[in-house]
Amino acid sequence: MEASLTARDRVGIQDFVLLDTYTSETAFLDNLRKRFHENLIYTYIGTLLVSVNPYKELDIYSKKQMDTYMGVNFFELPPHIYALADNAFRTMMSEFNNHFILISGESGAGKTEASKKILQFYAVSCPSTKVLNNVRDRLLLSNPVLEAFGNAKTLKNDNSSRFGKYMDIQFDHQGGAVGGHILSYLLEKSRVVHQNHGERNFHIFYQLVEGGEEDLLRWLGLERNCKHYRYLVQVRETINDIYVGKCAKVSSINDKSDWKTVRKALSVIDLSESDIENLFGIIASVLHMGNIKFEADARGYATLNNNQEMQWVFSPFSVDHAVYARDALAKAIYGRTFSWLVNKINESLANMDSSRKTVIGLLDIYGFEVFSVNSFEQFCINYCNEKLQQLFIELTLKSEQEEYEMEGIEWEPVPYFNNKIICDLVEEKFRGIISLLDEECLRPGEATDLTFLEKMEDKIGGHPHFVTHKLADQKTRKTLERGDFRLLHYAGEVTYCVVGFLDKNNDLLYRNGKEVMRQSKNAIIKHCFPSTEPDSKRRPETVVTQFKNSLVGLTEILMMKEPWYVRCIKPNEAKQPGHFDDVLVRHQVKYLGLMEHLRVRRAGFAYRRKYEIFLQRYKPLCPDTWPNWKGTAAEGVRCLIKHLGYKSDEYKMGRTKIFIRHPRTLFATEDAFQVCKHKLATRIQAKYKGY
Ligand code: AD9
Ligand code: MG
Repeated sequence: MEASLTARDRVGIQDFVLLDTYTSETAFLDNLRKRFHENLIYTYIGTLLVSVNPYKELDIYSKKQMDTYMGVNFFELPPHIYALADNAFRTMMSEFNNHFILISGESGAGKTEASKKILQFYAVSCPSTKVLNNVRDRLLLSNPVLEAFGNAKTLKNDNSSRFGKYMDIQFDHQGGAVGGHILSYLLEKSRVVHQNHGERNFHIFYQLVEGGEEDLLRWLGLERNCKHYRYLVQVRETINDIYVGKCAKVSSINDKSDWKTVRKALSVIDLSESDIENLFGIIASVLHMGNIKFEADARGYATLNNNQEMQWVFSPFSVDHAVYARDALAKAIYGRTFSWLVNKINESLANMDSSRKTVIGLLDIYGFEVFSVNSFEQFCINYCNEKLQQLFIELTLKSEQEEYEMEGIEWEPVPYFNNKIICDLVEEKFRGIISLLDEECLRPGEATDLTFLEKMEDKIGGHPHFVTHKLADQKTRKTLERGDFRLLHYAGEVTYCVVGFLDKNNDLLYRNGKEVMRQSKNAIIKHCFPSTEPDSKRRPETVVTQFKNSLVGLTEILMMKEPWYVRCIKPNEAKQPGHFDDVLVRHQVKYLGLMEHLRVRRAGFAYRRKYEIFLQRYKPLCPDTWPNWKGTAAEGVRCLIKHLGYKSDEYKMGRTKIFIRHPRTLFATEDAFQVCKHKLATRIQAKYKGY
């Protein structure tokens, strides 16, 4: 007894549901901290997995560990991301339905790492054949490729996802991974031409310059030195030839060896040698574009002097205007090439077999982020996180409690903060921030970033989650600059600088630039700038509206599947191992809604199944229900669980479903079912042996 108490004191409790003082945030934090210091980074709240970033390599992801977690019920082993992955997989196999794993948390909390661990688990644990191994390799290697082109070092995370990613892994009847499909969301293109101090451009640029073979660099006309490229080390145009900003090297990143991985991965995901040549041609040309210099002629128009990089289209632009057009083109080229790459990966992951498949979707999106200066990009990223939080609330806190009511189960409602009010503030038709921004984008020449700000002040100034210069003191007592507005997000306050919002939302590309691209000999560029593309005749949707629509589409995809959750927590801002910052963690526990989730879980039921499904599966366990039950499904279930000896406090009978309080009860039933199935199969085999 004493020994076990000591162990429990040391390593804490592996499921918060079992915590005695489950309503205390301090007890919650103590448990998390205790486990963190023992390198136990995972803890459950029922079937939800909480993960704290260890910021160091732990020896818990080996093949042996994967084997240990395969086919084992949730609570029989210490919490692990593999347990969650395995349970999602086994539920999918037994119920033949679709699932998704929502991984959330702020920037640097460990979402991308978690999604990679899950993918690796499936790659190793699923049945393999030669064909399946091929798919497996492609699924795995799509990661380094997309990370090279879509991730970058930010102040929050050395490998920060700058695009959102939803990946379906498709399984056949035997559980073999037979294909996949990726949807990508709003890449942060502006990073191609500008990075804040201490941040980098997308990894691929440095990988190519640092790791590219001599011949390749010569062919591409590149120097092996990042300092030569304004897009890699720049900040200001005006400082002639001396490019300031010094973040080409990052100690946690080895660009040279990453280059090798990416180079190999590109062939595995089925890119031809000419595709690869074209792809690097594009990366190099973006670097060259960044170095194009303009000088003003006598009339003030931009001219190209001594430029080897490019022949420019003749157009009477000022120098500023020309720089703007150049950058817009560079961003468009990179953004479209990224989409092309995602399509290529999807082609290589496409499953030719048309028979019915089930899927597990993995959602890994850029996390909530706050910098000292936040712009349009952070607005989009943080809005996306609001949407995911809203989905989480809809699927857990809200729907869970509504279900109890609907099923006539006695229930004491648990209050929680619903961030719908913030989602509405951003996306409501006519008066949401997105609508107001789009409206201003429709008034070229008249509207400016500041008129957009004024419009917001006018229309939504009174909103409790919106603060501007004028109103700052009354609401949060913190001052704001004239061009700023502040949103009180579910995860904290963020002050956005309005400069650039209109421009970035319009994302205009000059027609001339497009025309040049169409004449390109590079097949990828030709594909990305098709001649059929409508020019300015019909106004394309703005960036933020496209993004909003794609998030609506994503929500619809997810709502049709069964959810699993991984909530990632960042232990400290310094990216340090072993350091657990109480204030920072407490804040995340709060806004992630973990306490409310625990309260609902604790008061509620871990599992529920429709009577028909439950009876159909477990009826062999009771002679009265097997092989056929004549009465209603609910009566059948009542008879079945009586036979199984369920105690009255272990379950509740709703209108259409049975609710089981603790997973252990269900697991015991499931184990009994597996034994019974085996016996039945042996009996049938014996019976037909003589035939
Ligand atoms: V962002 O929103 O894309 O900026 P993520 O994706 O949440 O963010 P990421 O998974 O990239 O964060 O983790 C950040 C870093 O933390 C990784 O590069 C690792 O160095 C570190 N990390 C995260 N999870 C683990 C882990 N399970 N084990 C070891 C980890 N290190
Ligand atoms: Mg990430």
